[in-house]
Amino acid sequence: MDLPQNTDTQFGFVSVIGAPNAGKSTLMNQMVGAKISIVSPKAQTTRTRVLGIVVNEYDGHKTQIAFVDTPGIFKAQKRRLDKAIVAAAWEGVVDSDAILYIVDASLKNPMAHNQDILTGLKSQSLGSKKVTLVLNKVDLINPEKLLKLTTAFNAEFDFDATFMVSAEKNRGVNDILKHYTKRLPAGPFMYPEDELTDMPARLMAAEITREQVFRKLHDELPYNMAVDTEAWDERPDGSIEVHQVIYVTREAHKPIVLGKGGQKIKAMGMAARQEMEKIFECQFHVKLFVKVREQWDEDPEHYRIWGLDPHQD
Ligand SMILES: Nc1nc2c(ncn2[C@@H]2O[C@H](COP(=O)(O)OP(=O)(O)OP(=O)(O)O)[C@@H](O)[C@H]2O)c(=O)[nH]1
Ligand SMILES: [Mg+2]
Repeated sequence: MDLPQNTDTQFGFVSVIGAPNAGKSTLMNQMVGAKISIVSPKAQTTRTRVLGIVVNEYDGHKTQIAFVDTPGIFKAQKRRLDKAIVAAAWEGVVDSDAILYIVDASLKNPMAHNQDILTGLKSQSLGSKKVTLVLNKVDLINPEKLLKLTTAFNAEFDFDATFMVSAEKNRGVNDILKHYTKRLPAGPFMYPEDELTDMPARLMAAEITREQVFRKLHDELPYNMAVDTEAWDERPDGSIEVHQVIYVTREAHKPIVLGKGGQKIKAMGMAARQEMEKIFECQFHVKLFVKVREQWDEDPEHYRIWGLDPHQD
């Protein structure tokens, strides 16, 4: 693990926050240049802090930026898991060096969807921390609406800059990198230069499968489905054998995941294997199982795996 010795560098954590489905994970993946955080059309796809690390050089600056993708911050609900998710998200925000706040500009009324976050931003003690506004999904809207939105959001909060991007189409994303390359604190890199995330491989593999479950099932399954990697073994030939369990909360969901004659789960396993091979750059064998655990979302073990605190009030 060779860390660069010179101190003529910058390093900082940038929290990526925004309402569910705003495109936080898509944007982070684009900035890092790799699929680190899973993406789906369902709200609340991201469940915990996911780090995406990138080194960028611009205008004589060499900066390592550690983006922290957070779960969509939403109104606190009754469920323990939701509370823990919201608390973890704000904790990360307060600990970071800068905040990137992303808004889905294509919504009918983006302001209404962002009241909780704007209120949250105003009430957190941010010190000198800068908040940068990113209006996303500009591929879906006209420029006139965009200007109005810029004015309206800047009237609500003192953002240091506003960017208009399409994360999905990778438009305008590089300007955000340039922005941070010049603005983060001077100091040595905190991670090796080629590191893309600090997520353990087993958890990353579970996330890859969770994304495939979302993709193959669309709206057939409620969002409280989980994937755990139960076994991770290296075979003598260097390939990796992974056993994973897809947890559903009801017996009735099991056949949905399996599909006719096990077709669905087979397809998920194949797609997950391909994705793992791309990310980890070695051969994989993926075995998927489905189990019913009625209250996995109330199980403290699950919180431990995710680094969440189950005792949030
Ligand atoms: N048209 C368009 N769609 C986008 C853009 N960015 C993201 N999306 C889509 O928006 C959906 C949500 O994207 P995510 O990156 O998962 O959003 P998120 O904010 O991380 O969502 P949560 O983790 O659930 O809070 C996905 O279907 C993306 O493909 C964009 O610039 N344009
Ligand atoms: Mg996400």
